[in-house]
Amino acid sequence: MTEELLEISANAQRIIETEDRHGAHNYHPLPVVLEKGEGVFVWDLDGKRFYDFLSAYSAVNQGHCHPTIIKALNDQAQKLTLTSRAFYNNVLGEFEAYATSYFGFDKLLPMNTGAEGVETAIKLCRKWAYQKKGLEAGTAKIIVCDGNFHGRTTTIISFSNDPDARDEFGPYTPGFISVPYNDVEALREAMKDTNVAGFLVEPIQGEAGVNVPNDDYLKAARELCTKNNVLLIADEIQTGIARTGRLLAVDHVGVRPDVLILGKALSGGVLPVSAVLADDEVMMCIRPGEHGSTFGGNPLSCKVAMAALEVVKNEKLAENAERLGRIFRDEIQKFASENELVTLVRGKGLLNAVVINDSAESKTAWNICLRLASNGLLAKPTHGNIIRFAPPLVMTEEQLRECIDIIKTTINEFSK
Ligand code: IF1
Repeated sequence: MTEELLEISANAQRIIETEDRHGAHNYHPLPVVLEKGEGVFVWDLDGKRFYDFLSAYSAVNQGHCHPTIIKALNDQAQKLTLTSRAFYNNVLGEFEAYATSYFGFDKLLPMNTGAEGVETAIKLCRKWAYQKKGLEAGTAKIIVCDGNFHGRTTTIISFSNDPDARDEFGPYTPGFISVPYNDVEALREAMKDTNVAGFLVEPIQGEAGVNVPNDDYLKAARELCTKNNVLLIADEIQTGIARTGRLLAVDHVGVRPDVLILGKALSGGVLPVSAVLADDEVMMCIRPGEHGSTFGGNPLSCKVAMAALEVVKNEKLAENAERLGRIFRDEIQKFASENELVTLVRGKGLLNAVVINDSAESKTAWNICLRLASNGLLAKPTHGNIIRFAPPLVMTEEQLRECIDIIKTTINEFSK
């Protein structure tokens, strides 16, 4: 199938060429040049409006440029943006108290990007393994899942099995065991290794194509971790902060991890804020001078994060995501039964994916996304024939139904 043509203005073309000439080629974006965002909408530099169904990979759950979060940013930006942790600042303690109460853990370690949060959790787990579990230094192992995506640092891609993320970045960091996702027996078997100290898992695998595990999977993982004195480490960077219809995806199944990793929508997409939460038994294994970052816990990020979390609660975003997500899946599932191009829709809350009935190598999903863009809706395929649909959680039912119509109309244009 030839690539769909998306009309690009000379203005946009110039911007794209500038990036092509001066920027690293580490992405292949849709040919859309965005200039403005507000709520569920983004506008390109020629004034065309789109519904945003990517939400910056679930970082903009609260909607683009939410006024409450922007106000918090602007107010704090006039006072103090960064002190480093060489000194105290008057905001970090307030944020730590607020967020630990909000998520129910003893302590919080503030970082910036999601990958830094994952790296922090890995280091915490290893410290705990040697200090509390009694493993010999350098022997701790962490179980991960096939199809995982936890970020792009060298250690994190060391345990990826996605060739694009991993190939030619060796030598790789040892100490990780990969098991099939959603496979309790494989997890049980891997835990027989007495050097296992942690199990790092996405409650729903985002990048792998919104893989939702069986309802009993995380509960079984929790029990196996408890039984084997292994830390359950939940990466909720993409699934957390109300995205899947609960504050955390683990809340759907009543599982409490030993280590919780947050990022993305923790700041409402305004600036990079991540955090690792754990109880004292784990968190106190890291002592002064053993971990940190220049920007981690800066007052600007803390104010923004508190505002972002307030918005989630005050605007009942989890409830809205739950309700609208059900409508989305019901409508698209009905559509799939009448349209041979759609295999299925899966997800929780407003983290959903539609599997297109064509090979991963075909350009069908990509072309559908290009045509969706022409029709005023932005989405991007993940892994060939899977299209992720994840709008900001502030969407109204009326807007969602308009978008469902756009999606159906567009896919029908490709049906034979
Ligand atoms: C890209 C998708 C990819 C994440 C989970 C940690 C991180 C991410 C569950 C790291 C980041 C982003 C990264 C971005 C595309 C996007 C992504 F799944 F969201 F779609 F790649 F898989 N854990 N996910 O999803 O957080 O360091 O980026 O702040 O790298 O292309 P980060």
